[in-house]
This record gives sequence, structure tokens and C-alpha cells, in this order.
Amino acid sequence: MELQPDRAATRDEIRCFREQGHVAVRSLASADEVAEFAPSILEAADLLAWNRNVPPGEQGTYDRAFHQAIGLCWHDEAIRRFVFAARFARVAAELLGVDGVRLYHDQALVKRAGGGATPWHQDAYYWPVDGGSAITMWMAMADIPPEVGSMVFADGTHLRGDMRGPAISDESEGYFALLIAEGALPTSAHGAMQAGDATFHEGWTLHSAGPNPTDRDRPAMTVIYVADGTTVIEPERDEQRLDLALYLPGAVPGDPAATERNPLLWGSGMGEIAS
Ligand SMILES: O=C(O)CCC(=O)C(=O)O
Repeated sequence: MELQPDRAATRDEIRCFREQGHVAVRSLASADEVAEFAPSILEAADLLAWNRNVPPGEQGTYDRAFHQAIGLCWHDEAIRRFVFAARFARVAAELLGVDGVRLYHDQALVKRAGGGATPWHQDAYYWPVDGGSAITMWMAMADIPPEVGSMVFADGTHLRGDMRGPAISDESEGYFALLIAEGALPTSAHGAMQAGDATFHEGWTLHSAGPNPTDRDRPAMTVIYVADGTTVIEPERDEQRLDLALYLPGAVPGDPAATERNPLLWGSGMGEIAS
């Protein structure tokens, strides 16, 4: 099953994304499509999550927030078809307002049954590219009930750029929760999701997620895109240096973010096959 680019971002979705830095795009994949891809994704997530075997007594906030498996598309052809899907990439490009997007990387994030909250953070803290040129699609791989929910976003924070907080941790939670409280920053949650519903957020959009008080895992698959033409910036943190080596192998500051690991997933000319 190919995930065709048969879905354009609507005017309201584009406005919401540009104003708030995030948007929910419901039914981006159908239940049947998720049913086809989810088993491979969840099997690979289980196998590849680097923090899956941390014993409960030794788990930190990050391990309790989610099991994280990176680069699933390079391990399995079916997952590659999902991650490379033109349907998702087209919506990402339209939300960002660019002609094309490339893969930055993919990751599965499984909040385990009984798992903890995901602290407030900005993704672009980790990235050796401008956060304003990058966008994450986060898709529910199973129905997610309201008591678990999807992410919570601090509206409009993408327009503030780097808010100079720390990496995902108890410290980032404290730092950003205080900024939100002191600045009375509005937040929005997209709540319960059906399998195949997605959210998109910009690289600097401040976000978090609640805990999972249920006895079922909350599986999510993410694809992170960079605008075609984005260049690598000079890393200022070790986390950015690590990302550069992992996701843009061989690239140096000033190079286009376009290594063999960053294929063009949507670009000029591909629109002709869209309905
Ligand atoms: O899935 C989560 O709990 C958090 C996801 C997240 O922070 C992201 O995709 O950027």
C-alpha cells in the first residue's frame, strides 16, 4: 500500500500551524493503512529502542517518558515506505510553506503503560539546522484515550526561536514551566487521537506530553523533515554535534542538509501526481 500525496493541508491547518506552531491533522492515515504499517514499526521500535532495557529502578525521567528508537526506516523496507510517504511530506511542506522537504530522521516514541510525562522542551535544541526550517510529524499508531492524550504545545513559541532552556529533563520541565507560568503563555492540547491522526509542530515550538496512567502502551511514530535547501549550522552544543553525525553523516556547517540519509520526500514536480 502506497501512501499517496492525495491530501493537501487545508487553509485552516496552515493558518493554525503558522500562528501557533502546531496543528492536528486528523485521519492523515486511515485505520487500514495504520494496520498495515504499525506491526513492523512497533516490532522495530521494541527491538531498537536504546533505552528499552533500563531496569525500572534505574530509569530516569527520559526513560520513563518514552522508549526511543531512531532511524527505523533504514532497517525495514515497509517502514521506509511509511517514513518516505509523499502524503506526509506534502503536508509538511505545505505547512512550512516551502517547495520541498527532505528527511531529517524518524523515530518511534512509545510511552509505556504507566510511563511518565515528557518534560517541556524545544526539539531544535538538538538540531544542527535552524528550527524554523524543520517540522515534526507525530502520528498515533493506536487509538490514544483522553486520559493519555497527545502532546501539549505552548502556542506561538516557535516565533520566539531558541528560548535557551536545557535538554529534556526535570530541569527543562522546571525552566519552561516557570516561563509559561510567569508569562501566562497559552497552551493547547489536541487530546485523544485515533490511530492515523497526526500532529505537526515546528522545530522551536515548546511542547510536552502527559503521563500514561493506563495499562496500554501509547505508540507514536514521528518523521522529522527539513525544508529543501536548508543548510547545516555551526553546532554550539554536544547534542547538535551528535545529531550532525547521526542524521547528516559527512556534512559540515554550511553544507546543504542533503546527505544520502536525507532524501527529498516532497518537491517541485511531485505535485503533478497529487489529486
Ligand atoms: O511522544 C512524546 O511523548 C513526546 C514527543 C516529542 O517531544 C516530539 O515528537 O518532539
